[in-house]
Amino acid sequence: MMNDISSPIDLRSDTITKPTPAMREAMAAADVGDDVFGEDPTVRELEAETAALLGKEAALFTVSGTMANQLAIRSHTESGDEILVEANAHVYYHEAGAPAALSGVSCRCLQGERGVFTGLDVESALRPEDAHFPRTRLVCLENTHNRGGGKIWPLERIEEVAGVARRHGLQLHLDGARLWNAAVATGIAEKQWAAPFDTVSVCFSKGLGAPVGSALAGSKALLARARRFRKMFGGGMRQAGIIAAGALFALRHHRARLAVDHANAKALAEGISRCKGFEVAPGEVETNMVRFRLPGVSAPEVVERLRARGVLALAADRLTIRAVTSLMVSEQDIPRAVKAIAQVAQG
Ligand code: TLP
Repeated sequence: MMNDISSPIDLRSDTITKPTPAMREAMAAADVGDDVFGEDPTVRELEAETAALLGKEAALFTVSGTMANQLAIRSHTESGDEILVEANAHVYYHEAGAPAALSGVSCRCLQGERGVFTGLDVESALRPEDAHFPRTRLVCLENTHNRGGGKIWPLERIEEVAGVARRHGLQLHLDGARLWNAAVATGIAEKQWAAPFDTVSVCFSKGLGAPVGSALAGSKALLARARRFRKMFGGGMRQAGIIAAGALFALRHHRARLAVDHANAKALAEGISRCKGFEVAPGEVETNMVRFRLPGVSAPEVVERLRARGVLALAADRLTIRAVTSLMVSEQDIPRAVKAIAQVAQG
């Protein structure tokens, strides 16, 4: 979808995508039923297709990625347990304290490198069997890693971490909100990425461009537990086929095009690297995210200056600006965005 020359270029997130006309048509035509009774054919089709794509027995449609992640945590644990998460993981950093509030678990943070940690990090966090300690139950990974700048976990590293987790009886959950991006960028299928995990959450509402919806995939037994918690958390939906149809359309038609977003992100980073005063590492751009800095100017200030020039971005922290490409951003938008960014250094 192309931006009108006068409208802002929205690089805040890939969550801002709006449904395309073809997606809206599929949504309007969706066959629906009461999904709390398990009678919505479109939701069932989406769940079956998602499970197959991820190589899991079952999948559960959820309103958001946050709900899918938190249902996983709730289903894998009991109150008082501990989970191992990376310090910048979305489940910990961006989900409003939900692991404590909804599951009564504590989060033990591992310090990763752009979100990626090691088997040794997990090994070092293990506790001996002792009444003083919480029971460590679950390890969570995020691929691609959002606060790591869209970083892709190396598959061998996932296997290393999974090996340690298995040896010590820990469950494994993957926050795969942007697993589609990892699959397109590497040519490694989603199923292969998902294989080491007990549960995987995926989002249809980010780069894939559906207006609403995520899913949790895993074993039938675990998913039956998650379905019950989804109802408990108020996430049981009725004629949800209307939104599931958008997700199904996205799954079928919008995965391959993520390569365009990746190329645009790379071009944006290279453009920024030519702007005087900015710090950016184009070599670190693996998917659809670019992080950059303007030393001496705070990220919120840079974001404000960009907004005044028709480019929307987000401050990831005090110093770092995050720009995300999506189907709302065209190839032609990139030089326009770079031009605005270059001007921002002048004040
Ligand atoms: N991420 C959003 C914000 O919440 C930060 C964004 O703009 O990137 N896992 C990952 C890795 C995510 O990046 C997000 C959303 C979620 C889960 C949550 O998805 P929703 O927003 O559907 O609850």
